Formats: sequence, C-alpha cells, structure tokens
Amino acid sequence: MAVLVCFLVKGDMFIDYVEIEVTSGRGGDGCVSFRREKYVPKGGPDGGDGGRGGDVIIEADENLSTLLDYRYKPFYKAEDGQPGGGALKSGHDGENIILRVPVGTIIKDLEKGDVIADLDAHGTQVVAASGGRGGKGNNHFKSSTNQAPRKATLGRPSIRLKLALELKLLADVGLVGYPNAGKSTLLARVTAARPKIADYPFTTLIPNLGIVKLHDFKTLVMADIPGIIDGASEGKGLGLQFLRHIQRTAALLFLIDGFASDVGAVYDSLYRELAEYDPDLVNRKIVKVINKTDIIEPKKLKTLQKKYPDFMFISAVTGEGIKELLERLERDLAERLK
Ligand SMILES: Nc1nc2c(ncn2[C@@H]2O[C@H](COP(=O)(O)OP(=O)(O)OP(=O)(O)O)[C@@H](O)[C@H]2O)c(=O)[nH]1
Ligand SMILES: [Mg+2]
Repeated sequence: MAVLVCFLVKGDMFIDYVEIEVTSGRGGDGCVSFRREKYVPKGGPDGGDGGRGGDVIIEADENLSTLLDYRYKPFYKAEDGQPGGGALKSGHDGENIILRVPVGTIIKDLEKGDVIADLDAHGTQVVAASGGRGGKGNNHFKSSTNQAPRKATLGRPSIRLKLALELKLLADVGLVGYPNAGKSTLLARVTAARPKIADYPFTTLIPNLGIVKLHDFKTLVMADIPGIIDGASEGKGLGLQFLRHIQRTAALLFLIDGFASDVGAVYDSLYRELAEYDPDLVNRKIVKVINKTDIIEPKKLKTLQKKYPDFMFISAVTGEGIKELLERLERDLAERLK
C-alpha cells in the first residue's frame, strides 16, 4: 500500500479515468475434410474443430498505481482461434490477453452503463470480453444417412466492448471542507506530500494523497480533495465527482475554517451535501476539526471551544493541536491500521 501511494504522490500526472476498447478473439471455423488413404476411395469425414478465441481479462495488480498507460494505448484485442484442419486436427486456441490495472479500479461497460467489476483486491480478475467458441468440424455431422457430410460450423464472433476504467483512490482518511479551509495545508503539515496551497478557492483541482506516519511504524493514507460548496450535489463548484475518491475511506475529517461566521452551519451544509451524494458516506467515523486557531482571537476561540465541545481545534500552519488530532485518528482507526 505504501509503495502504491508514494508513487501516486510523486507522479506529476494523475490519471484516474480512461476509456478503452477491447475485442475478444473470434472462434476458429470448423473444417470440412475427408480421409484420404491409399486403397480407401471414400474416407470418412475428418474435419477438426476450430480453436476458441482468446478472452480479454482484466486483473488488479497491487504493483500498479495509475491508469496512465491506457491513455496512450486505448485498443486491445485478444487472438483469434485457428481454424480446424484435416485428420481431425483442432485449431489452436487464441491467446487470452490480461490487462493489469491498479487495485481499486472499477470497470464499466460504456454502452450499457453497467458496472462489470470492482477489482478491489490484488489478483482479482474479470473476463471483460469472452472469446468466441470454435466451430465444429464435419466429423461431428456424420450420421447413418449421411456418411460424407459437407457441413461444419463457423467459429463464434468476437465481442467488442467500450469500457471505462475508473480508479478510486484507496485512502484511510478523506479531508472534506469548503474551499480555502486549509485541507491542503493540513495534508502538507502531516505528510511529505506537497500539494498546491493558495489563498483562493479551488486551488486543489485533483485529489492529493499523503502518508501520515504514526506510532510503531503504522501509517495512514490521507486524501485531500477539491473543496465542496453549497449546491455541490447539484453540480456547483467542482461538483461532487471527487467524492468517489473518498467512498472507501474509513473516516472523514471535516475541516472548517474557524473564521467562518457560523461553524455549525458550515458543518451541517457539508454533511448535507455528502449525504445527498451518497448516504453511506456519512455513515462512518467523522472527525470534526476547526482550523486556523492561530488567527482566531483568544476570547472568540474560548467561546467556540465551549460551543462545539465535539470539535478538535488546530492550526495547520503553526501545528497547534495536530499531535492530538493524529492521536485521535490513530485511535479511531485502530482496527484498520493493525
Ligand atoms: N493562518 C492560517 N492560515 C491557514 C491555515 N491553514 C491554511 N491556511 C491558509 O488558508 C489558505 C487556503 O489554504 P489551502 O490549504 O490551500 O486550502 P484548501 O482547503 O486546500 O483549499 P482548496 O484547495 O481551494 O479547496 C492558504 O492561504 C493557507 O495558507 C491555518 O491554520 N492558519
Ligand atoms: Mg486544497
């Protein structure tokens, strides 16, 4: 896991969605042939069967971290089966092809809109397009009334599919918050990731991952995603498309700018947007955090702390409260981090 994420964080390009076209192999045709031997004028039928076409298989591989390669090479075809031959010779089966994708890749049939597979463990496979069966040789069609059948069947056709490959990041904790709340600053503070940080909304346009080092060499993966605003579930701002990256995190960290005029209202609206997108999202550990304590007047800070006893208070810039926050995450995720 650690290797996978390091690569992602360091890579300058992050590809999480590609469309490809795959074609399975066609089945080889059955053969029409008759035995020819010396002194046997009318040999029986000996046409062999066609070979099976190759499958297109997709397999999750923990050594991969991006779908980048598929962007450069979007077409894949498995080998066709060979036709059958005389003397009952079967045609060779076409070779399967195996496309390797990172663990956490979801495969969709673009035409039907169905999810074909959700490859969430190393080594899991799906046959995306099966090869065509081989045709039968005329040997199969011999009967008492027809000793010399001229019939054989054709191999079954190949299957061509347009697929979408979509990679969900596998993170333990997802940061959610309004733009400018300080999510990327927090990620940079607690991990080696260096996301772009700036004093304007929507600085983060693609998700960033970082590894947080905890006690006893334990680590957790934190995902920083673009800011969410009111109405995001109806497509406002950058919309909620990035939420799919935190669909599998064990915990969500709601980060709220302590300067917000109404911290409670910000929390409620973030919660609502997420619940509208997917009720399951808010059905997990939620850690509520107020950021930027360094620029909140001490008196106002005290009032906030009293008013929101279930929130943690931090400054991603000075590091205040960060140790406690990490300890809290370690406790909350103890089961998962074992
Ligand atoms: N004073 C102070 N400023 C902070 C703190 N955390 C973040 N900031 C500032 O707030 C601004 C926004 O920070 P970012 O980390 O880019 O915010 P973000 O939530 O990632 O924003 P988006 O990517 O746009 O969603 C930057 O100018 C940061 O320097 C903090 O604890 N204290
Ligand atoms: Mg950001």
